Formats: sequence, C-alpha cells, structure tokens
Amino acid sequence: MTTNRTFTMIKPDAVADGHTGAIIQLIEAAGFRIVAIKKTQLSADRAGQFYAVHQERPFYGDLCQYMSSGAIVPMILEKENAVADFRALIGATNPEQAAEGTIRKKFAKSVQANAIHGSDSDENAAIEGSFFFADLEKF
Ligand code: DAT
Ligand code: MG
Repeated sequence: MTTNRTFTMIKPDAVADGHTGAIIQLIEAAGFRIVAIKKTQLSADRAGQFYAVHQERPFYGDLCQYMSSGAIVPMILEKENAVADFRALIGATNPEQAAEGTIRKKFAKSVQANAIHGSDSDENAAIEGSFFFADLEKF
C-alpha cells in the first residue's frame, strides 16, 4: 500500500471558537494519521510568506491579517491519496459551495474565515509541512 502526506492548519476563527477537537475528530475518523501537530501563531509577514502564491490577488492583504489574527493548529497528516482525499474532506474554498458533511460546510464562516487549509499538491504539502515542522517533529 502506498501512503502519502498532506499539510493542514486549523485557521484562527475555528481555533478561537473552540472547534479544534471536533475538527481533529473528523480528520482522524476519515482515516488520516497525525504525523505532526502544534499550536502557534503567525506574524503577518510569515502569513504572507505562506500565502506568497496569492500575493497579486486582491484579498492577499486581508488574508495575511486574518491568518495572523489568532492561534492556528498546523498538522502534517498521512493517508493513502492524502492530498486529494483531504481536499474532499474539507470541501470547497467558499463554504456556500462546500458539500454537506465537509469540514468547511460545518465550520467555515466565510470564504476568508473558512476554518481549515489543505495543500493542493504533493509538492506543496512537503513545502508547507516543512514551513512549520522540523524533521525531528514528524512521526
Ligand atoms: P484553498 O484554501 O481552498 O486552497 P485558495 O488557495 O484559492 O483556496 O485561497 C487561499 C485562501 O485565500 C482561502 O482559503 C481563503 C482566501 N481566499 C481565496 N479566495 C478568496 C476570495 N475570493 N476572497 C477572500 N479570500 C479568499
Ligand atoms: Mg490553496
């Protein structure tokens, strides 16, 4: 069996509203194993580095402010077909378009405060995981 990894973070609103445990429960129930986890907070500059791919988009400044507005819970997750299966579990970026039963449908407040991140490729999963975790923190 092949296994692979993705990267996620529970975003500031979902952490502040006390949904961390419920979200982790959904992630584990869907068959993902937690490889690394912590609670931390990004500065606006570091949020800007994480989302650098979006720097030309009109929402970039607001996104960096929002993502640095409170604690987040980044995680590396492992499962066969991790990247695609995790994107399916979290649902569409805009919660109004997210399918029933997805994490964003349940917990997102808006397209910006959409509760959770999920990497969009194996390559970005590795880059994003290493943005938050040293090799010795990945089990
Ligand atoms: P995703 O998080 O589903 O991968 P993305 O990579 O296109 O979505 O965008 C990154 C984040 O930026 C997204 O989770 C929320 C924010 N964002 C995206 N589109 C937006 C928009 N039209 N208005 C405000 N924020 C937006
Ligand atoms: Mg994305």
